[in-house]
Amino acid sequence: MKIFVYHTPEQTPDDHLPDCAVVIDVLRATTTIATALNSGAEAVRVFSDLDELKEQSQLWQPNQRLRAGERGGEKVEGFDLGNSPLECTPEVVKDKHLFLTTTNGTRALQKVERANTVITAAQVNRQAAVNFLIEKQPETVWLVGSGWQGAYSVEDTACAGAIAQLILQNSDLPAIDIIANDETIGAIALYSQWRDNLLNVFRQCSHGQRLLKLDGDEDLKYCARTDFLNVLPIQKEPGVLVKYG
Ligand code: 3SL
Repeated sequence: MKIFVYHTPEQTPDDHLPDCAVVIDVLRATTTIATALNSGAEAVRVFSDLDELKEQSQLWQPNQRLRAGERGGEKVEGFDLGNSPLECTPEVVKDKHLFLTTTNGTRALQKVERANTVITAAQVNRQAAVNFLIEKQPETVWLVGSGWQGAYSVEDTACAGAIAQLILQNSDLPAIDIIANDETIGAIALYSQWRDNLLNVFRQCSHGQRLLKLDGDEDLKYCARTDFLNVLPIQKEPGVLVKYG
């Protein structure tokens, strides 16, 4: 297995795709996706375009669907839910199709949606993602941070480092056979520095600051929990994520 870390979807190569793409948006899209599927949502359907989401969700019975998403961190007007993982309780999402739009996470998913396998990861389901990668042994893996409008987000790269580090720990191969770019070395170093204090870095980073202004400290605390959900979102068809296994 060769692991490549890309801090943002814009940094991924345009002329080829990996065997497995792992999309990461710790604050908060991929944390929300993992939580919704863990709470029994049937599927999460992701859209970067708001109008397309409205059009597609219209085709479903109102009791089968939930419209969820944010712009600038705030719930889209008229939608059932925002993008807080804390809203995704079994009482709310069980057996529903979640139609989700977010600023960066859904865009990152779109960038790699044609890869053979696409999964999503966050701190909360890091171990589940690692278990899948160890079991499947894809030859090339891209860990893709969603970032913020083309810029790097520290929490996504730290999570990429958390995944890469756990894979290295569970492998007999030397690191040089697994680490495929310098970004992976940097991501592992970043996670090693902050692993015992992730919440603190989430509160300092730019998107954490944005969410704090919207009263999002409970979300930050939740998103910083590591290996807490045993669920793996996997793409069934482009833009549609379901629970693996
Ligand atoms: O940009 C995204 O995809 C979101 O996860 C951002 S937010 O945390 O919901 O504001």
